[in-house]
Amino acid sequence: MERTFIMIKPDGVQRGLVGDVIRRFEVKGFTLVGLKLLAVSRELAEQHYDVHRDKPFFGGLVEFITSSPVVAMVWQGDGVVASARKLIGATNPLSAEPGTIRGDFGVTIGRNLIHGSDAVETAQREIALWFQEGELAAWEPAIHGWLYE
Ligand code: DAT
Ligand code: MG
Repeated sequence: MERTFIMIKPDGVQRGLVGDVIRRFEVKGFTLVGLKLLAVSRELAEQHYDVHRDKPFFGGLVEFITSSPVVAMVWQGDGVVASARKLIGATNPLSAEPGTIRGDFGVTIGRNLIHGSDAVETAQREIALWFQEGELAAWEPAIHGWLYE
């Protein structure tokens, strides 16, 4: 089944929003298959944001992500990659709709609380970058039949 990589950034952890964010994915019906809190190395941050290496905000982004611990997660479910992006909302929190995580909790693009993979292939790359295979648990919630026809 489809999986995506979700990271609660340092601002989300510092502001005590870890539980709120996890709750939104749980109640939507997705399954948590990997979870850890970690201090991010500069090397990991640069690899994660490699696609933005030439952007003017790259240096600040790496500084921010390495400034305080993050919560890294893998969530599973049908269509989870695109759905997670909807739950998260637009990159700029001022443009993000109310009801989305960024829309409800954020005000500025450089403190937008959370990362979510932007495509299935990106999710595969990011999951492999952040998690060892043994850190992910393949399990099926007992309520599976009440979530999927
Ligand atoms: P997203 O996180 O919605 O996938 P992105 O991949 O375009 O957005 O950018 C990665 C992160 O970089 C984003 O979450 C916040 C930061 N960022 C993007 N554009 C920025 C900008 N114009 N100024 C400052 N930070 C920016
Ligand atoms: Mg992105």
